[in-house]
Amino acid sequence: MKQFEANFDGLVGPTHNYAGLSFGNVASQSHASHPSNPRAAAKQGLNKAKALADMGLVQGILAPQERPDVHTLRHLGFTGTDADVLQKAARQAPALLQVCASASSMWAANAATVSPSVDTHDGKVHFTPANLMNKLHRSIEPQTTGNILQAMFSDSHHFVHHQPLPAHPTFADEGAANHTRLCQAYDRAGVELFVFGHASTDHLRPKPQKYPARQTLEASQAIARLHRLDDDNTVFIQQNPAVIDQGVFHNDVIAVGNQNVLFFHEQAFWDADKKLAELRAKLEGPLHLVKVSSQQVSVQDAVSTYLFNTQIVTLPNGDMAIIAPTDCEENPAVKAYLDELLTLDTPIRQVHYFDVKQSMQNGGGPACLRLRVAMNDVELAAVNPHVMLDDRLFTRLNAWVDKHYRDRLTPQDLADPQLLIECRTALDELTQIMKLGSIYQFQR
Ligand code: SUG
Repeated sequence: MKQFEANFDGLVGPTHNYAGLSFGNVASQSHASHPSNPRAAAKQGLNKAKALADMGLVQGILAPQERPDVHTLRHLGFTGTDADVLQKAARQAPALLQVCASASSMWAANAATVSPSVDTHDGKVHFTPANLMNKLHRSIEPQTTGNILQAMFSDSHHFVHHQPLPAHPTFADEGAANHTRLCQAYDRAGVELFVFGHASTDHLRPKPQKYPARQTLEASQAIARLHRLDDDNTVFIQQNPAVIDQGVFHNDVIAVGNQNVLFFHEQAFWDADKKLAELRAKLEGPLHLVKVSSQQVSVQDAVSTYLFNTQIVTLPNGDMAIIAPTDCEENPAVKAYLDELLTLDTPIRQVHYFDVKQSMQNGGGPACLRLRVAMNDVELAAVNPHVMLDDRLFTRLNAWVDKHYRDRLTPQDLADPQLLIECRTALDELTQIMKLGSIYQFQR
């Protein structure tokens, strides 16, 4: 059986906008109220995903969520017609309207944590949607995320879907952005590296002072139990609180792994030596630790260019490639580092740059836009085939974006009842294109 890693990229939704909703995410905060371009955002994401498919990688698409989320606004007491609800929210609580209109589900790395069948005790692929409870606008995603994942991975012989963890600070969970699976080969059991920002029940551990830690040790441990992993194939490592305070709100802003390569900044982890030794022992076999020093690239440059929010992928010929945002190419120190990296003795042989600036301006790079699911060919055959990106789906989705998306959106536009109609029309058509069934509340 052939085993590989598939990427499922979040399709940017039609309400993509800059609302400054993520305290601790410097790009989100610094672009608050800037006009956005939803059409360009969706196309940038699709182009990146299609380029990976064209490289011979298995690539799928994760549908966006229903926004503006009138149901949540009603739950919060706004009444009347849908247009009344939007107008009342805009007048009485504009911040809540922004929360309910965010297209943040595009960052698929936060959709869920996924463990492949070669790692789990029951030999099934496990999914746990992230509760995203640290940010209000993201805390309204998990239910629909679960519906979408179940519509894509519906075969219970192969796929197990868990409930999101309880939405309490003790179990704050941000999904795969804080989880990396390392392995010698995709068809061999790997070690799952869970990275947490703080431990809710251990007050002796250091904590960030300025910005929130979004992932707890308790959440990561619960997911490892749910996914039927054990001590031999898990490592729990704390993020360095000092980097959270410099804008590293998820670990995938400062570290990324693929197979037996871990690419990370020297300041990424707390107690790094001990924990990386544990990883080395559990992984068995070669482990390439590609550590970048502060002298080579400062944490500030890492945060502004997303050097570590790159994807490392294994190409069909076995070489690894880095999928980087063009922001890395534009920063001389980071570009010089990446040029040098290709000359070093690591499995990484290529760098490809993609313009995903519409997403970057909200703090989401190439790696944030994708959810990885390592699978074998039997499992892949059980995935809803209409979500897999080929020439046909790419052409259809581009035409769909052209037909339904606006060129420009500001926070003021979010109350426009016409926008709601446009979004629902678009999403209804999308569920038909991707044969997802009635995943959205407005369809039920
Ligand atoms: O949760 N930004 C997202 C970015 C998520 C990036 N994901 C990963 N690192 N995996 C967040 O902070 C900004 C929305 C706004 O401000 O309009 C936002 O939600």
